[in-house]
Amino acid sequence: MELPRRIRGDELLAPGAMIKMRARMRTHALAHDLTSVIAYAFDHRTRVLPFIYADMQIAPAGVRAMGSILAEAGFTKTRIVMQQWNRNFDPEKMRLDGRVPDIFMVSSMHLHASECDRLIQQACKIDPDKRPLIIAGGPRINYEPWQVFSADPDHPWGADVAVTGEEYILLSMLDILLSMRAKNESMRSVFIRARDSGALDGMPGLVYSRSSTPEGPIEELVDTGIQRLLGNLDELPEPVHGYRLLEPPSRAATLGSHALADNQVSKHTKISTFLMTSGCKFRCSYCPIPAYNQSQYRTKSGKRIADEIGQIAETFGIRVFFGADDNFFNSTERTVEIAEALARKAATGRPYSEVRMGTEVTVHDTLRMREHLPLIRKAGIGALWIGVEDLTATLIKKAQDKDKTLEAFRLLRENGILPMPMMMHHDSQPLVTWKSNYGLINQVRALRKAGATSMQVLMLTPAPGSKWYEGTYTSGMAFKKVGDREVEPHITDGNYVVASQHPRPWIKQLNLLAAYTYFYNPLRFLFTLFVSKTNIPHINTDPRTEEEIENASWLMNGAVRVALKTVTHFLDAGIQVWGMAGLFNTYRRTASWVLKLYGGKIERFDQAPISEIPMRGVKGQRALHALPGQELSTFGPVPDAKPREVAEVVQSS
Ligand code: B12
Ligand code: SF4
Repeated sequence: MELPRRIRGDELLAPGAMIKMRARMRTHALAHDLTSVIAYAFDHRTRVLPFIYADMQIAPAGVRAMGSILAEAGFTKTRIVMQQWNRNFDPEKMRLDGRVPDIFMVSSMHLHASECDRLIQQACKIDPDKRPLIIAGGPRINYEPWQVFSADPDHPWGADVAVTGEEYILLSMLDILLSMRAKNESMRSVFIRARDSGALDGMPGLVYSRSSTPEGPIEELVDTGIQRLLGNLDELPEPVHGYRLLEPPSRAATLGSHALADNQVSKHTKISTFLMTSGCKFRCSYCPIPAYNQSQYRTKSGKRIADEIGQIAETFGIRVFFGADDNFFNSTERTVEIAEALARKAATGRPYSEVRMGTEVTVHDTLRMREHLPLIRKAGIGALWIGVEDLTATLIKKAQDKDKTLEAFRLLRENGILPMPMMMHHDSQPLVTWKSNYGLINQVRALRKAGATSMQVLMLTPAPGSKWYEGTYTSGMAFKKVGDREVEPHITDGNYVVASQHPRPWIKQLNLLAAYTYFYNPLRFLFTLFVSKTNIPHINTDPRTEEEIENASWLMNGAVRVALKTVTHFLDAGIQVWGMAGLFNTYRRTASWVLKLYGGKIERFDQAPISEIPMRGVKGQRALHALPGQELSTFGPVPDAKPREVAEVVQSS
């Protein structure tokens, strides 16, 4: 099921609402000395191609966004802990400023669910009178908030509240809590008072639990509805604040005395993900993004993006950026405005001219943007990840086919941009076909010939919040257990065959390995040393300004040219080495799954997993985040809620 859309015209927050809310928080920060820890759940078993290495080099934008919004408001006693770097972190042992934090937040994707739950369970072991307010959020929770509440009456753990939305939802909830908080009252205690008085019910974007006894089994989940989205992303605080809150990498279970120093940040995180645009006009049935964005396309201005990049580059020395865009070329006007601002800055020299960016686009929009591609390159964009999915468009049609895809690749390369295809393998696609481009290897071959230097092939897997999600379960396609192995969240990342009607699904798993091996292998590596696909014009430009080049000696200019040419030439070989190393890990992790699929009995789902705890909306109606078939809660009377409309709170300030 896709997330329902709010009533037309009511999808977005009022312009300026975020700015006002940030001002309110600054007043609260003067009166409340809060400490918060934000953890990014990461399951190390997910370290396989195509994301291996990038996963460690990126401090995720979601947790940094939460940190930025708190720190910028004045709540600077905030720490971001990433399990990538701090795998032994134990919330039960965390102390910040010498005390148990007032708020503990966890952010998680679906595939990191086991670690997300473990973090929450550990936090729940803290004595109830000292326990922080536990808040869960992030992509997993946006679609399936019920997952962070235990249905087991003998082991009742859970977040206090699941936030099914973005920064504004967190701030508005904290605004309500801090307005009600008595002197020295714990954040959890005020949360419980607010919850029980119905004060949170007017704020869409939350799911909270209720029980008849304190710390007793959870009896119902209350869903306050679908969030209103922030339309103008310029209203967000700058991401620089979040980077100043990172816990340094360590093996300790506790927190260090200081966050990572500015000059240490780029040593650990070489790639910065950052928000430029959000949303996509296509509606691919396997993708939850358009519904999450309620069919809205939201952007930052070019000037703001250029300023953010400059701040991050200058403060932390990071030069590689990856846009968290769903489809950066979605709107010509917005893309050109952003690219013009970045290109203007790049012409001013370092650090802008050294910045290299990548992001995601579609084939269709790349062709539409053909005349603007020189500008896109001047803006610093050197690689674009393209959802090719299936060259023959058998799986999904989003206005693309083989000719269009290859044409888009040609255009990008002519303009010095590396095309990075993202493909999807499915039941009806064979490994190889004769005289057609339907086979997986045929397609990988065609894309490599067209200039692909990296390759991503994922198996079609049910994505929560997408149109096809329930159908994959009700049709019996989704596996529950294979042999004695359950389908755990960490193998639902598209790298494992966990949904298939193929009579021999192990073949599909081998196909994925074969496609990667065809692309990343020692022979190809050797070949790239002589014929390199990254050897294209404009790819590695001189970061110096015209004036600097003129004033430099001929020897210096010659040396720079040779260095740039060498890097350009051997980049392809470097990507091959990275791919082969990643492939080794992928074989190591997925080989046992091939054997399970080969010899094990496959148990299938007949219904999508729903919440075992009954759910309801604030007035007793169906919960908007619940899946079809969800039991409606009838636990106790619906409180005579007096919801405080967030708009009211803002206006009264
Ligand atoms: C960049 C990106 C990547 C990068 C970097 C990931 C990272 N760790 O940062 C790379 C390439 C490594 C990557 C890999 C994968 N990704 Co990815 N990725 C993205 C992308 C495009 C942008 C993420 C981002 O930075 N967004 C910007 C930030 C600000 O948004 P956000 O993280 O959602 O956070 C906001 C809210 O969620 C919320 N929030 C977040 N945390 C918290 C915490 C609290 C307490 C609260 C209150 C709120 C809150 O507020 C934030 C601010 O608005 C998103 C799609 C998207 N547009 O978001 C997919 C996305 C996150 N990826 C996804 C997936 C599935 C994957 C992969 C499994 C690959 C795949 N099969 O597609 C791998 C996993 C690799 C791994 N081992 O972890 C899914 C996750 C779906 C889910 N339900 O969990 C997404 C949502 C795309 C989709 N299909 O819908 N990804
Ligand atoms: S083009 Fe990409 S982001 Fe847009 S709906 Fe399709 S898969 Fe999702």
